[in-house]
Amino acid sequence: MELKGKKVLVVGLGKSGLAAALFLRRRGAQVTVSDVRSAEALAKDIPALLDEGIMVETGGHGLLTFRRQDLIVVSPGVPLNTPELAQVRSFGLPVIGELELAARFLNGKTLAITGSNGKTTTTALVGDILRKAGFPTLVGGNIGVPVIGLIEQSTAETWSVLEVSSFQLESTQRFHPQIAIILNITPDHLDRHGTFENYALAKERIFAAQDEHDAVILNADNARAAQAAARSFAKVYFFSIEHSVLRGTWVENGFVVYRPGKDDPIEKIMPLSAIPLKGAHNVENVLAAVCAARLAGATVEQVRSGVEGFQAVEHRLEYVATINGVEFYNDSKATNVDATAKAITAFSNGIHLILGGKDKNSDYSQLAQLVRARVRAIYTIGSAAAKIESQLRGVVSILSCETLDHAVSAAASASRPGEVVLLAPACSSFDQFENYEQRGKVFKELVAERRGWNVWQRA
Ligand code: UMA
Repeated sequence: MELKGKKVLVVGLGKSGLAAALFLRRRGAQVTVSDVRSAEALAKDIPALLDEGIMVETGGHGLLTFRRQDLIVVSPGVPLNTPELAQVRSFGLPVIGELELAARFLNGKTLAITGSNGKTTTTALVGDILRKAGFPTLVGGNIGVPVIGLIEQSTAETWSVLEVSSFQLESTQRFHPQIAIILNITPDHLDRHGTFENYALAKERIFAAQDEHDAVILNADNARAAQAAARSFAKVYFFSIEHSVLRGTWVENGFVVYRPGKDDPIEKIMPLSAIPLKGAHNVENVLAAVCAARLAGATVEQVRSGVEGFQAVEHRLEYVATINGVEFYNDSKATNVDATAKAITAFSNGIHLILGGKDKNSDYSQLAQLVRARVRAIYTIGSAAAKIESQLRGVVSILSCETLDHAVSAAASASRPGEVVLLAPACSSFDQFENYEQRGKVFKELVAERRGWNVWQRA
C-alpha cells in the first residue's frame, strides 16, 4: 500500500489515532486528525502532531474535512455508521480501521485472539509462552498497545500476538492471522452493533481472510463460537472443558491434554492443579492458549512451564488483599454480564458484589440464579444502578451506593471472615471513570486505605 503523498484522515485521537497519524506521516502521507473532543482536552498530544506537520481538527468532525481525502482511517471506538463515514463511503472513499492499516505493514506471522471475555488474559498468556520459548514475540492490540506501534519492531521471524475486539474486526478487509482464536461469543456491545448476530459476525471476521493453511481455534462449549466453524476455510481446532475433541485441547482426568489430529497420540500437557489462575473460565483460556502455542511450534515442556509461570493480568479477577479475613478481588474488566457471571462462578459463596457503571443495553436478570446461589449482597454504583436494582429486586439484598467509595466501605463493613468483596460491575466505566483500568486502580486504592491491623498481601 503506497502512502507517500496520499491524503489521509485519521478519525479519533486516542491511542490508536495517535499511533496511526504518526506512522502515516513517517511514511510520507499528508495527514489530518479529527476528534470530537475539544482542543483543551487533547492538549497533551496536539503539539507533537503539529511538529510533525500533521493537521488537527478538534471539537467535531467537519463534513468537508472528510471529503478532501484519499483514505480514512478510523479508531476502534468510532462507530462506522456516523453520518460523516456513511457519506464518504457512499462517495467510494476507502474507510479502514487501525488494525487493517497495521496488518498491511506488519512483518512475520500473526496469532489473533478475540472473544467476549478472556481475550486479554489469553493474549498475555500466549505471548508469555512464546516469548519464554524463545520465539521473537510482540504483543498488542485491544490489550492496550495499538498494532501500528508494533510494525517497526516486527521482522519476518516475529509472532505478533494480537488481542482483537469486534470494534477492530468490524472494519477489516485483508487482516489474515495464521492462527485465530474465538474464545466465546456472548452478548456485549449491543449499543454499537445493534444485534447479537451483528456482533457475532464482526467477531467472525477474524478468520474471513484465512485459507486451508491457517488454523482457527474455537470453543466447543460456547454455541455461537462453535457454530462459526461452518463458515471457516481454515483448519478448525476446538477446545472444551466438557468433552474430548478430534483436534485441539480438552480436560481429561484432571489434565489438560492436546491432540493435533484424530489419529495422533494424546499429549498430556499439565494437571489442572498447576494452572495459576482462578475460575473455570481461566481453564478455557488456558486450553485455547495451549492449543495456539503448540500450533505455533512451542514444545509441550515450553507450553507447560509458560502456563505455570504466568501471573494474572491486572484488573482480571486480580487478587488485591485480605483484610480481617475478607478477600478483595478486582475484576474491573468484567464490563458485561457474562464476564460478571464468570467472576461469580470463581467463588462458591459469601460474595459481596459491586455492580454498576454505564449500561450497554444489558440484561442483568440473567445473573439472578447465580446471585441467589453465591452472592450475599449487591452494592450498586453509577448510572446503571436503577436498572440493575429493578432487574435483580428480591433476589438478594441490594444497597444503592452511587459511588465506588461508598460501595467498598459498605461491602467491607458487612462482610465476615471467609467472605469475598468482588468488583465485577457488568458495565463499562465511562459514566464515573476514564476507563476500566482507572476504575480498577481506584478500587485497589480504596482497599489499600482500609488496610489496618490484620493485613496480608500476596507477593
Ligand atoms: N472519537 C471521535 N469520534 C467518535 C468517537 C470517538 O473523535 O465518533 C474520539 C474520542 O473523542 C477519543 C478517541 O476517539 O479521543 C478514542 O478512540 P478509541 O475509543 O478508539 O480509543 P483508543 O485510545 O484508540 O483505544 C482503542 C481501544 N478502545 C476502544 O475500542 C473503545 C482500546 O480498547 C485499545 O486498547 C486501544 O485502541 C489499542 O488497540 C479498550 C476497550 O475498551 C481497552 N476496548 C473494548 C473492550 O475491550 O470491550 C472494545
